[in-house]
Amino acid sequence: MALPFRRSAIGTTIAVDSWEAEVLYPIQNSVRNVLDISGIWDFKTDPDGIGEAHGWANGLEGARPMAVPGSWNEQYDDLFGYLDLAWYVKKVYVPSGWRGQRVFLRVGSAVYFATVYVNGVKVGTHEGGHLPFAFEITDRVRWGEENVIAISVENVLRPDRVPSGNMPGSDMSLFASTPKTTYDFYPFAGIHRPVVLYSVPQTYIADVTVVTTIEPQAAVRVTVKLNAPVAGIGTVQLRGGDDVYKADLAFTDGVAETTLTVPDARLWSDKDPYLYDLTVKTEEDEYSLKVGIRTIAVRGGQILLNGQPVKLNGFGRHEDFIASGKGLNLPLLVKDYQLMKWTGANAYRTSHYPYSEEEMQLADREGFLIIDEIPAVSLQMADEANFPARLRMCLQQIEELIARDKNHPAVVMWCVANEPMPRGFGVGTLGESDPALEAINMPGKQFLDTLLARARELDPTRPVTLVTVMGGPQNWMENCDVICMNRYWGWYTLGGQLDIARQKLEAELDQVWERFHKPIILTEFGADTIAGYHGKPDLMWTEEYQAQYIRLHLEVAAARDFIAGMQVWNFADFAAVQSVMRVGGLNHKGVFTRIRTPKMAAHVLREFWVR
Ligand code: BDP
Repeated sequence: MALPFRRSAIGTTIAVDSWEAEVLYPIQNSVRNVLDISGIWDFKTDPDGIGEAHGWANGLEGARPMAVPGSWNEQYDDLFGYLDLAWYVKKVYVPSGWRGQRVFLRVGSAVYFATVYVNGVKVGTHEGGHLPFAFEITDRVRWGEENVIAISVENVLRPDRVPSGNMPGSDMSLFASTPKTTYDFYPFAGIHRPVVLYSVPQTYIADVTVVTTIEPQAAVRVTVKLNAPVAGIGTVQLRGGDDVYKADLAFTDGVAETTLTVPDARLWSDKDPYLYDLTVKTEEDEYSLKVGIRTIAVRGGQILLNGQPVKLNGFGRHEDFIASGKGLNLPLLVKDYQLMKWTGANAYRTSHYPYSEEEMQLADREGFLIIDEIPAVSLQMADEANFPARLRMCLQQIEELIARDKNHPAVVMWCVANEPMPRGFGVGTLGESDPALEAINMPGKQFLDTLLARARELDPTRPVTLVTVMGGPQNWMENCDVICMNRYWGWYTLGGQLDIARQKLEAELDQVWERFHKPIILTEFGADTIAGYHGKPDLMWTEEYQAQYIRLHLEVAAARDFIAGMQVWNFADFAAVQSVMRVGGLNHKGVFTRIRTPKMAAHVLREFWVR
């Protein structure tokens, strides 16, 4: 049964459509079970939307095989441009040992709108890609026989969605793209992360929130919520090597909280990503997760990790690869971490949407510092008619993201938007503060301030930010804890003129610092580069130009203490929409190619970052 509400991370109950965020990552232990039902599913497109009426939820005729997780666009040529409705069906047994427990069906991510059916009956819907959702299906399970799981998914591009597409007039613009996104990556569609069945006891641990502090001595505060407002008892145990710390829990109205002090704690950091094992036990249930003891704060122009200044050097990235599209690809994940470490990077931004939970776990383990971003990429802020719908989605995504990722030590900042596009945007004011531009963009500022405030309210322990576009109104940065700027001096502006580009970059950074006195991260700077294309002189698009361009940016940053991180756009070449800007349908700003071969620029990064 799908409940018509969900619990948020901070315990309020918010009425939403028909889905329920079961926030905890499903795990296997002696009382909980997980069955991954990813694999090859039956698949069929439904451009006319007849599937539901024709009973496709019971099985598909003329289906073709489709891998889950994976984007359908990369698996079949004829589906490359298809973004409309499609159905996935799989038949599964639910293990008989799960009888008597509550059974859930959970999807790690389906882009963009999903409807889930079990044995022909609709159990819920979810809007928004890149974040997990789950429905309780206990009453729908057929024990001892096959169950038909059907999931319909569509990724129709619409102005009122987040991210948006198909903006009026977008066909006729000089840089019109196919498909008509407002953003620069391919709008891959499908079930992108694992689909699992899991079971929990009747009264189960619905949420665990961990907050760590280090002064006066290290402490771990654990808040546990049950699925029902009942009384009860439990325990919390934190283990690190031979050290074990324990405390009792006493539940009132389904909530209990305790704080463990950890003398001589081994702190989590990018250099020593030490993880403790935390286990919560209640009368019926048990749940375990990894805990890194660390603090993150901002002071003047610095970001402090455990009270010490840290720089967030690394990349903007994408979940993107041949054949898997945006689907979870574990070997690629491991390889990318190896390559990022090889460059000396210690950080990245999940541009432009939340990445997989498996990736966040790897970041905890490998010691990466993550700016965690919702899919609010390039929202058009002149288009106020669509504000209410987009605001609803942005707030939902902030809530879902923080609920999902709040316990990851690797996550050090929430980012509520990338390059919101202002009204009156033009090159005239590039790099300068412009009161007139700020004045006409106050509605956009209010929209963004609402998002920043919501993230801060849900999680007061992490800085919040948004990423600004070159030439946008500077006052949009005002309420960020850390200033994040994407700048393309020497590429989109002053291309081929790196000397003047350097001066413009320096002037702009210094002016923004003078105005806000907050740490600045250059969250994007990059130059498209065709691997293997060389030149002397080093013209734009050559490997030499990219190497020079990146070197100058890192030099400018090195001379400024208030630069708290440099994140190259992009880690690897990635699939973009078709347009005159994107040779072969790829964005070529990677320092690695799409198949992960380093370009010259990757070696420049090593020079600056490997210590
Ligand atoms: C920025 C966007 C990013 C693009 C990049 C580029 O944030 O998504 O891919 O520019 O143009 O505007 O390469």
